[in-house]
Amino acid sequence: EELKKEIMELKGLEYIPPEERNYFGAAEGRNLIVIQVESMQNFPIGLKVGGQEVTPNMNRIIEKSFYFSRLFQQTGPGNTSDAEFLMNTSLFPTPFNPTSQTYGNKIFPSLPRLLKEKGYASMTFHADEIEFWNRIELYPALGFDTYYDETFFGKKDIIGMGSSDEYLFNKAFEVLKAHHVTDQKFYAHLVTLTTHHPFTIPSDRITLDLPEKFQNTLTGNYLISMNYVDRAIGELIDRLKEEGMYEESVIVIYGDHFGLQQSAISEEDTNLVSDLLGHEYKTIDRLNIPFILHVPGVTEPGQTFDKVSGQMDMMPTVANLLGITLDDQIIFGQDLLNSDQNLLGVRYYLPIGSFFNDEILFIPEKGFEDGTAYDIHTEEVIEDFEKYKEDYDRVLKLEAISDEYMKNLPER
Ligand code: GP9
Repeated sequence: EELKKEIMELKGLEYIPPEERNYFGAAEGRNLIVIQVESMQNFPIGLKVGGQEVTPNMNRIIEKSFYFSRLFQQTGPGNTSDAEFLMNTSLFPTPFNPTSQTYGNKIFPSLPRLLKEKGYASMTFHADEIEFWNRIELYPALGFDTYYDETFFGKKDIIGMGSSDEYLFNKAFEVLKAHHVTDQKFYAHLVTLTTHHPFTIPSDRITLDLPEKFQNTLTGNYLISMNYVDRAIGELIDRLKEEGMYEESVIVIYGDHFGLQQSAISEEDTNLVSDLLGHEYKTIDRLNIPFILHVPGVTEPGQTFDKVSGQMDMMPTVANLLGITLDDQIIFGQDLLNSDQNLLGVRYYLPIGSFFNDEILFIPEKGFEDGTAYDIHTEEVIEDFEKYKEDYDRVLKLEAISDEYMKNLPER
């Protein structure tokens, strides 16, 4: 309880009793379907190229969703697996190794475990081999009842690293339907793979006509792959509707981490992305991933939230909708429907001590004094940043508390 209080204070959050929380329990008892999309950044959302929408299905879903347009990735060296970890724990991934390697032997307080108490079955689907990112340990550590990996998908319909997203969704759908017909409530985490770098989609699956300047470029291929996964998501939602499962679901869609790392892509690609954005492609754009919360009948008409938020805020926000309080749970994120300000530590791909608050992205160098503060909207350098020292200290403290807490969690 003391620790919980300390975290709330460091984050500047006030306790709100459940009955006073916005949307508390608004989706209680519904099935939870969470789609984590490989390499999906925020900028393809709502974007048109050559007059064609890149993500038409997600754009239509967003019209009926709470859409968080300024959510930032907080993944560590475990990339995709850290995104899975963040969604399910709201804890900081470890900074020097993938969390799944360091703490695969632990028992994490987690979303699957919370939902189990409410009678849910939990399962996670990913078409790669289970040893990748040590998921063979990560999934039991997170408390999933069942995982479905490459062996379940049988190496069928391979694109890139594994079975296609269409195939993943079709096979997963059969499992979800089997739960539905027996009235077993479920939480399904669907972790896509097809849109992994280098974003090569077979020509007979391509439905995006690119203007010439994007053809045969990494950026163009990235847009094609985003269009591909968008179509697969649209088909999954159609199937949920056909089976009468849609209305009783909460559907969450988010990106795991960037796909076009601006320091690693060519100048030509940097310029192409800048053209699409209408401004120079910078760090803030790169770390910005979408978070879409769709609860049929509840999040309609949709709303866009442009407040600063991070991947560790996803779990508390979803939990609130499902009527889970998290009052007794150590978490480092916050419910985005019941908070106005934020402070987010990012310590991989940016130096340790980097953070977002509602005004700036701060990147330290040797320490705070020689660091740089960037305006959150324009990414222009802010010369006078001394007043943010307190936020810097608070972020480091929060990260240290999370590390210590995780170190002391019981082993399986
Ligand atoms: C690996 C796949 C991709 O199984 O999830 O991981 P990434 O390379 O994006 O971290």
